[in-house]
Amino acid sequence: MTIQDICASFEIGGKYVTCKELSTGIINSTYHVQYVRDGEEKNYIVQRINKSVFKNPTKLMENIVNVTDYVRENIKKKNLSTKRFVLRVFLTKDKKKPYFKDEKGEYWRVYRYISNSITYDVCDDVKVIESAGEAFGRFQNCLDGFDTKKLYVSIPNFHNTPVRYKKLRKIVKKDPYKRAKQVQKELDFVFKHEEMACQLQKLLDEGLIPLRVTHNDTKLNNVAIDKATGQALSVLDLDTVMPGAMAHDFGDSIRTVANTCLEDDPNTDNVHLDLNKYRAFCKGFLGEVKGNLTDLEKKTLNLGAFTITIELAVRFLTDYIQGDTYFKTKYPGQNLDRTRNQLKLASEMLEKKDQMDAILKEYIN
Ligand code: GN1
Ligand code: MG
Repeated sequence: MTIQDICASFEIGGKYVTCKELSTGIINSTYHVQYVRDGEEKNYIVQRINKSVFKNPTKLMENIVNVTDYVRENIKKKNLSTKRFVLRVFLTKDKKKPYFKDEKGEYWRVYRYISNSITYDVCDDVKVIESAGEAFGRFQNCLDGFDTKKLYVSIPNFHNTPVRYKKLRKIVKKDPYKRAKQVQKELDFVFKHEEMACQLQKLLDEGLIPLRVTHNDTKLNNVAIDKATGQALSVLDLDTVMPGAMAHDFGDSIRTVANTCLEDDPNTDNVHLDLNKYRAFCKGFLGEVKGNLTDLEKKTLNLGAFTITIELAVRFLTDYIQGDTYFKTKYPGQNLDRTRNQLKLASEMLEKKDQMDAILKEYIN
């Protein structure tokens, strides 16, 4: 089946023109599809859901429909455009389902492409970063009140850092490709900081910080940015909207917006935590959510940045040792490059902790 055939199963009007594969995500396969209707160009995002990561695509899609419906109602209340500030899921023509299952058993979905928008993997414009912070904060606000019990947990223990460490220990013991010895330095670093990296999960387990509805994949390239104005529009990629800590979302954003380079830049000399970018994100994000945070939650935000950065290093390292089976890679050793990059960033977060705390304080009260 071609992408054109897949599109034909969905309720999208007009005629298929062209399709291009996008390479930003490292889990699902994503295509930008162009249609034309009444002489007007229409754009869609078509995705094949990675079934080995998302075990139940049907439930995943039901969850996304529930979440987007809820967010849409709140976007309306804010008098913002529902076409640009929230994702729209298209249904299939015959069964009216938010996914299509092809003859090979693969699941496909179609979203509206947010018009005149782009995404950034790295961005040097602090105004865009501030606006991205606002968008992620607004997403949080729009989900406030959504019943966590109604959420489908698409990947159990996704940000459960102690469980991520356990998996790493297990694979190091097995060491199927004899790679562990070569990464001793990286292993030493992550295990040295294990206690601190697992603190946030402990606070959640003890009920000391609230379990909220969080996005859980708040990297910079998961928000659509208006090409002309630089304003952040809809938050994208809703596969991991699950119960979680506010500090996870804040942290995953900081990990990407404040890094001076791509997360897989193999030259760690390029990796720095940019405090101006950090500040810009704090300004946008906290401007939206600070009124809703508990005192202890406020104190966990920077811990969240460190936690998510180390956790991702643990995940990349685990994948490297197990033979690169989870994250898509373009060359051998890419997961190791990603690991080293994240570890450098985490160590800069430790060095700059006092400066980060001081900046956070300016925007949190
Ligand atoms: C994966 O595929 P993508 O880029 O949306 C991963 C995230 C990581 C990210 C790192 C379901 O997201 O947790 O932060 O790669 N998503 C999943 O680039 O594992
Ligand atoms: Mg994703």
